[in-house]
Amino acid sequence: MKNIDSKGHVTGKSIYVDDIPTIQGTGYGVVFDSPKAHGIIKSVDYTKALALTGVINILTHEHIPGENQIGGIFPNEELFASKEVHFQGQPIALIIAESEHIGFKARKLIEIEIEEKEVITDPRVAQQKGQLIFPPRTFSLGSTSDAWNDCDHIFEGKVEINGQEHLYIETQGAYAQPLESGNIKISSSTQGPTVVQRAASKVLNVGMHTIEVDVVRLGGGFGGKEDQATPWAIMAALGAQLLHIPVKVILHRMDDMRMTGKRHPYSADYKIGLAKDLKIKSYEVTFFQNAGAAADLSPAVMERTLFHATNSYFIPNVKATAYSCKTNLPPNTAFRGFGGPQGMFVIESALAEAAEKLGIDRQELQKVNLIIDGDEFPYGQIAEGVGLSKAWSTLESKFNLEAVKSKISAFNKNNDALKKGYALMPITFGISFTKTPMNQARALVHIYSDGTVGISTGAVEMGQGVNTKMLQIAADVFSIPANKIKLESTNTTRVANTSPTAASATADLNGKALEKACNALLERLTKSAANQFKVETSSISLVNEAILIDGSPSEMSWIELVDMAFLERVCLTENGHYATPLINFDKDKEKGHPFAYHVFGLALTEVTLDCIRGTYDFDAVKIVHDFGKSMNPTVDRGQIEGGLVQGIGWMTLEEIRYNEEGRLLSNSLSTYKVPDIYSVPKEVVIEPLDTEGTEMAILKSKAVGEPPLMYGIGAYFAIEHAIKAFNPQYQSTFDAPFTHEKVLTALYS
Ligand code: MTE
Ligand code: LUZ
Ligand code: MOS
Repeated sequence: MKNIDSKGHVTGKSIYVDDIPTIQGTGYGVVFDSPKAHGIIKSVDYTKALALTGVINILTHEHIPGENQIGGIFPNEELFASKEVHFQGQPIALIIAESEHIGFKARKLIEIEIEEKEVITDPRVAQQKGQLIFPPRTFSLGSTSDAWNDCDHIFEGKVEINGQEHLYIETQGAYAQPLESGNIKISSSTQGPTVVQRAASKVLNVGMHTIEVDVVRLGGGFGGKEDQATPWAIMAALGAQLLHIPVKVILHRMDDMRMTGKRHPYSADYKIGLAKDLKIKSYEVTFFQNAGAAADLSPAVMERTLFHATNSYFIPNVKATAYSCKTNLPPNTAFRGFGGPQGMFVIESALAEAAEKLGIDRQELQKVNLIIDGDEFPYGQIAEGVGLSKAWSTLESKFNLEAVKSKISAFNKNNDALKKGYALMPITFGISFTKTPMNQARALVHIYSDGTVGISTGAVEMGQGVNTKMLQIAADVFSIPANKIKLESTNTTRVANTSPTAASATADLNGKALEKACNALLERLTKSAANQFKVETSSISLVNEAILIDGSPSEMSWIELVDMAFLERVCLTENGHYATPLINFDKDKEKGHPFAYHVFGLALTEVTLDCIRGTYDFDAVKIVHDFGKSMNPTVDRGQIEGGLVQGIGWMTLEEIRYNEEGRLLSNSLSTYKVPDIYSVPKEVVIEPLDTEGTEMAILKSKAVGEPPLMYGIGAYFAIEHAIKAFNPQYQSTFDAPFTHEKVLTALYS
């Protein structure tokens, strides 16, 4: 099935928050934010702004009826700064005006006085000063201190990893509408409708039942709207509550870039020990996560960094420690991979350093250390269905790795100004929210009396195609055409207590809840048919809108059966609930079985470097990927291509810069470069690995949303490989992203 949104998207008919027709009397919210990264608010003077014609009101912390608090994991983040500001871009007030234009004008008239305090932007500095969001955590396996004695080679180093701007095409936004009896409806561009509902109820001091959050779709989220869609939605709701008018808040791009958090930058120290046979014996790593000024999702992101600290390798002795460091940057947040990519980049850097020092190919080290079924991850889960060796041999044969290698070395012999390089990048990513209770979902299904079907789930469509997959599931169970099924918007009144659409688990969780609901309805309909024909229920089947008895067509159609069941007063509505079985994690021991399963694969990245300019082109990325039994290969390939390119962007062009005062310098699209059609790989080949899939995945179709991003890490090491062909003196620095400037410096260092 084609993505059901593709036609609407290309014809511009798809609806986003800002496309919802506005109601007369709507107020437009513009956020007034802190011009300083750290300090005490001495005074704010709103007089001039309030006097401007068209300004309806300005809301501050003083107007909040409930708690001035939006922190989800830890309550350490105010909606509007009250006494102190902790980052540039921190919201202080919401101007509500008759138009956005007036709101922006009013913003310039607000006078603020801040007594500045010390600004910290470096996570290591924060850690030294004891400024942590919460206590550090350590995952360990075996004993690294004992294991160093058995190592023939030991290497140590430091790694720097920058953040990443989400750059969803649709910026953050919400539209809130007051309903009768104090109820409020919020249309929000959020990955977490319930996150918004819960936080709004706290701030507005009302029950969750009075707040309805509705999401049609997102113009991209990528994790940036898992937690950080919340403040704007609450601000709009607060305006609706206090002023009794509809309020719309849509961030303009530069406001969005300045005010919202990004992928976490990390700094890390590693020490790796190998035996003569190149097996990794011991690995110690310390991560310094740049959390920004508040917790947001940093604790969970940091945890996933620890989960993926050994990527796809088995290491018998591991000690991985992470610090979540409080700095004066916007609170950093979820971003595709959720801390996993940073953990993986460090171990890949450690392997690259070891290979460089030993004078061998990095891939030799990778290959002999791949995790195999039965091996233990440092968090206690045993690898099962992780077929990296098969992925490796498939890649070697399908893409003729030896030929690629000799082609590259021949090219490098014959060219001075251009050099080619390649890298292999294995990935292994755990599927499930690492917080076990979040792994649940519900779905609501109505069969209407004319045989059409309406579906609601907790899944949010953000471009990843989850709605298409939901539709497929219902169409498959009922065996009716997709055009008889409508996918409703995601709405907290229809489906409550949702987990955010995140962790790549949305299709699994919501799909399984939906499958259960549809199957329950199918069973009821089958029973009605069996009664009618006086046969066993096992004789009845529903195929292509026809009712079959022992495989032969009856005179009854799907529509007639539904109509009959309705007249018999059979309930044609069902609610399905799914909670992932088996999974658990004990945070005291830091051991358990947190993931339903792992997704794995291997990428080969080929690059050509222009050694005069320091620029590069990716010739090809060839991937062997474990889809399980993909329920929608087109959608899933789209996820791989998009994730890969986003990962390459993070590793190469995308450079977030803050100055010492905590001001975002890469604050617009002219100073922040993302991959475009010219910088994507010229060729992306995806070879599905023939695997069984797992019962834990919906229809055995494995989750695909985040894992491919990490194939992009190969780009960094492919570039390094090419640099070495030009400059054998080059010493790796492991400082991502590998921008053109850094490459140029490396070529001549
Ligand atoms: N694909 C598109 N087009 N847009 C997005 O915002 N988000 C990614 C991924 N793919 C995203 C995307 C992220 S961060 C996640 S967690 C998953 O989709 C979420 O959806 P899923 O659970 O249905 O895979
Ligand atoms: N969000 C979350 C996530 O809350 N928990 C997770 O484990 C997770 N993993 C990936 C992406 N988002
Ligand atoms: Mo994705 S980072 O789980 O929203």
